[in-house]
Amino acid sequence: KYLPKRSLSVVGCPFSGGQHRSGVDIGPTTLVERGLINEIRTLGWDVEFTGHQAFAHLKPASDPDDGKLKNPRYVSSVTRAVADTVGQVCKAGRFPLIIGGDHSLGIGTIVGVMQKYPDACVIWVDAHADINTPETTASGNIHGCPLSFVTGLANPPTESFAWVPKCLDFSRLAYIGLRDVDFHEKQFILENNIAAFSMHHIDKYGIGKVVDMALARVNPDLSRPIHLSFDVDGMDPSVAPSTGTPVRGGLSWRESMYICEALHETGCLVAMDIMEVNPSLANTPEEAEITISAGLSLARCALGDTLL
Ligand code: NNH
Ligand code: MN
Ligand code: MN
Ligand code: MN
Repeated sequence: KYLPKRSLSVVGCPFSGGQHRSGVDIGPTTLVERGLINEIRTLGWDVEFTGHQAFAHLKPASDPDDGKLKNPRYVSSVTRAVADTVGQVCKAGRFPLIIGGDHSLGIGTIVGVMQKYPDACVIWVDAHADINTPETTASGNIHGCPLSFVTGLANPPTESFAWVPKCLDFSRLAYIGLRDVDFHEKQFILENNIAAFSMHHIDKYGIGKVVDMALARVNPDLSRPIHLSFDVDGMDPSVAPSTGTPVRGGLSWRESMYICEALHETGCLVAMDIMEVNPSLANTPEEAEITISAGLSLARCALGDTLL
């Protein structure tokens, strides 16, 4: 509907500065090594990939905490660069597939997508709500804050993030898969009437109904572009164990793939993030393997891999 042809750019973001565990920066390199580009080409997409984003030169010599926020300057410069790249890809009529890296990158991906599609809605699949403000964050990890920055809940977030525009209205944000939400985050969700579907709702209604209900809230007549931001910790640790903050009781393999397939079917999907794949956090080679397979499969399902 929004893209004249199946053309896509893979934006690999080897970045881990938004949280404290190393290794999430090899998520994108591993997904590409395991054949991501070819799998997408097989689905009939013209795929552009010119190497991963380079962030090392953006790392400041010294980066003291900004209030509680850790690595504020580094995360700010990286997400700003990602916003630029994603904005350019969208403006060129291409689909950005952004591979993380930690979920602080969502600041950049949302700002970039909104440059071309200012009325886009965001479906945030995650165990966590990622809407802490610089005041409410307990960890200081910016990957727990991206949605407070782009919605303007924290405005401006802090001095280091003064460039971030308020570009996503609460009415255009829907969560799926929540099960580890901090006290203040719950309040923000309720106060701002954000569409939030937790694992409880998935148990109660089933994933098919939940996706329909989420779309009914943020994209009632499929008149808006959709940006899917998929944190692999939304999946159950039995199917995506290699991630920094696994939480029991998550989305099954099929529930996860269903979300991607159903959003593909709307014809409105214009951008996708696959975040928090960390192959180095595996107790066995099999754990890394299944998590990589999950990442590849999420991409294929969102990009039109179907038998029928
Ligand atoms: N809510 C916690 C925080 O603010 C955890 C966030 N961790 C995530 N988010 N992995 O997806 O730090
Ligand atoms: Mn997240
Ligand atoms: Mn998460
Ligand atoms: Mn938590």
